[in-house]
Amino acid sequence: MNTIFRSITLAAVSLAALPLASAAGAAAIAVQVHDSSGKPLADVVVTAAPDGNAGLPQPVKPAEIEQRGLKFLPLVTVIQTGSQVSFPNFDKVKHHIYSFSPAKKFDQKLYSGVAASPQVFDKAGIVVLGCNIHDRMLAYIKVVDTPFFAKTDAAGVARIELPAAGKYTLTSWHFNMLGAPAEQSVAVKGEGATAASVKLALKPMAPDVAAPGAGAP
Ligand SMILES: [Cu+2]
Repeated sequence: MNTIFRSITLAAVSLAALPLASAAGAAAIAVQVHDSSGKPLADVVVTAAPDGNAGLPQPVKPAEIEQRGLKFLPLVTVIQTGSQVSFPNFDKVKHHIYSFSPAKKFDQKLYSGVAASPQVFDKAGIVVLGCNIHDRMLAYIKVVDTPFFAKTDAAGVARIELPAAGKYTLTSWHFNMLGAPAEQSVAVKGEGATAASVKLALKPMAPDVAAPGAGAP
């Protein structure tokens, strides 16, 4: 009796586990982003929010923004709300990083070779990082309410792995774009990557914005 009960339970558990296992990572979306002249656009933050946002996994992976060669690296970081970010300094000089952005105001003195404690970003929004000592240092953190996001690569493509097929709202943001982030609704299929495309208009770039950290300290 006991044995029969146990094998039935085991069978039920493995049957229940099967659809979950096959669904995990089964869907994806590949987003191609161009600027208004048709050139592929890198460093665009693309997020996918499932319809009925309930039960989204919480952030587990802390992010890191380096200071190296009098630059923040990377220029653009995307994190889920609640994530920690650390700011290791690999330069021989001191940096004093700050943000005046409403989504996260902070101020952190950093010394070469010393690891400072990470900051927690608990509000969605755009955080612009600067350095009090080096005016040309600049970086952006996009804090988003979904764990499903990616940045476009040099070919302007962002690939987002999704837990399941379904309807998602895609949002695309570039730090130098004109107007509000572009939103579109996409029906993601269960197999392979569903393709989507986005066109963003940019403001004319100032030399300092185009190459942050460039030039003399
Ligand atoms: Cu600095």
